[in-house]
Amino acid sequence: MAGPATALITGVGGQDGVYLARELVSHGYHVVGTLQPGSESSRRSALPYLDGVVVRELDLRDAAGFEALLEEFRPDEIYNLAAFSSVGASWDNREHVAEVNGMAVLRMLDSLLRHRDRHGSCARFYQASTSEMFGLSKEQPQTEDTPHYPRSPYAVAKSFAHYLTINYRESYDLYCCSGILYNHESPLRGRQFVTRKITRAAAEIACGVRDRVSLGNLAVERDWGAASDYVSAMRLLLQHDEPGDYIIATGESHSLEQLLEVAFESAGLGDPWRYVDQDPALIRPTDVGGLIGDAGKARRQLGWEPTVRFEQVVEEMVQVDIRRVQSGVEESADYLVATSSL
Ligand code: G4F
Repeated sequence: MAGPATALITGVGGQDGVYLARELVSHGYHVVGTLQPGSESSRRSALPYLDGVVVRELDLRDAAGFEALLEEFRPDEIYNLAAFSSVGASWDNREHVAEVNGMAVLRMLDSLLRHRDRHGSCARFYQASTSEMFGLSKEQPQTEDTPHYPRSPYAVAKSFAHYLTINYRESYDLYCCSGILYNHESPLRGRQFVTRKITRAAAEIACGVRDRVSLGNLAVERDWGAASDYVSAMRLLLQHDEPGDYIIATGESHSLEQLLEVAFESAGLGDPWRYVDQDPALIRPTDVGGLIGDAGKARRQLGWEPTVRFEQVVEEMVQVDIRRVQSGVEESADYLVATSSL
């Protein structure tokens, strides 16, 4: 009898890696996850969330290291979540971003080709594509067929990897898919992203440890969803009979102003504008004004629907940030349990 399925998750220490690893463990998978080598602080922050996961180090640019993992664990499914994920910082790291978000994916797909069995099969492959690829899109909402107009080195490299994934599927009949995820948030979101920057600031202002927050472009809108919902879509995507590409989004757009209002209200602070400064240095050379995703294909073919509303995600992030500031404990698996259910 076949044993439990084995999943390999690159970038298991990030927000999505943690949520996906926990979801797959709860579905009986044997999960192996990789962390970037040499980052002791990321390792320490991730480990409290990764019970039951085998953790290894892998530099995404190290194709031989990736193949060694394929040979050691023979995964049934591979989720490539590791990436240089900060759009804003990608202008200052252009070559590195092209290597990690672009060329590394080409090398992984080549490794898969070399590891096909005698029937021509190999592990199913999930590529973390992103709404950022649509950038300055002329279509609202976007579908899987909307042309790309990437607006950052990050998005250009992701677009390259997205089309490579399609091309390897069509050229070599590999089971490889892309999830085109719109912004998705949780209490584990990194503090460099605008949602968490705001929820943390609201928590610190409410607890009296700071006075103000500086932001960049205030005129943006996003289709913000919940990371916990979006990792379920990743799992469903690799269970489908046919590989394909799927938009994962809520179909609702919210402004940065709404985000500020919900967060500051949740922290008991009222009007956010009393605390916000605009810092021109935080404005990107080119930005993405607003994107909305049409997840109809995922709904019809995978049965996937978002379950958590924007307001709930933001309120949850604020409440967890208040607990962090009050306790001084930054990382705890307790933070994954919804505050409303405590
Ligand atoms: O939170 P952000 O940094 O996220 P962004 O650029 O939309 O990218 C995130 O979502 C993508 C889609 O899933 C991922 F592919 C990507 O890896 C990442 O997870 O910025 C959102 C918006 C931007 O338009 C930005 O200009 O907020 C604006 N913004 C305004 N002030 C700010 C700030 N963004 C950040 N990070 N910090 C600010 O102070």
